[in-house]
Amino acid sequence: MKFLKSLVILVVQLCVLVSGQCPNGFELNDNSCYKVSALEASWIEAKSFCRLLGSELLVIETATEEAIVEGLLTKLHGSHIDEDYWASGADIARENDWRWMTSDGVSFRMNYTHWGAGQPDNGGGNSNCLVIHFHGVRTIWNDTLCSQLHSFICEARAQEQEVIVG
Ligand SMILES: *[C@@H]1O[C@H](CO)[C@@H](O)[C@H](O)[C@H]1NC(C)=O
Ligand SMILES: *[C@@H]1O[C@H](CO)[C@@H](O)[C@H](O)[C@H]1NC(C)=O
Ligand SMILES: [Ca+2]
Ligand SMILES: [Ca+2]
Repeated sequence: MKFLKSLVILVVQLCVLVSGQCPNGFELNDNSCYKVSALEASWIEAKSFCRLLGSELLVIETATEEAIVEGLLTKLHGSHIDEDYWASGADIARENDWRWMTSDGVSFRMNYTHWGAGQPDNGGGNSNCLVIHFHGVRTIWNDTLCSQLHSFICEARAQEQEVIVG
């Protein structure tokens, strides 16, 4: 009897809630964490900066995810702004082979894209990095020179956290 009672208490104490957890300063949205940086940097600097924060430069895999990014930027800026943000897409290795460069030496092919009309145009002969152009509420993609200075968006996977509720 006494054993059963302790067992019941033990089981109750082991009940856990699993919830998404983001690094400091990141906002949780649909299982991913985002941080819009106000700093302006080249694409490669932006990439390093995100990695220092335990994240990667933004990867947009679906239209749903792009809508989340549009929501974050709209919340930040409203609808009256034109601003470019770096994401981790690039065609550095081979012209017009656009890939997400998530960490050193690792990349994967884009299977969702949202290029603006006439883009990517490899403008200037070496536009090899992806900017997400926010034009108030909506975003559209463009390729531009990797050396330009732009704000950027970092993304981290939400960590599962166990919370003891007993
Ligand atoms: C697109 O890529 C993602 C992740 O790389 C994958 O989960 C998904 O199945 C792919 N979708 C298509 C249509 O290939
Ligand atoms: C794309 O970028 C070029 C400069 O790199 C700019 O002239 C053009 O207006 C941009 N287009 C869009 C749709 O943002
Ligand atoms: Ca290019
Ligand atoms: Ca372009």
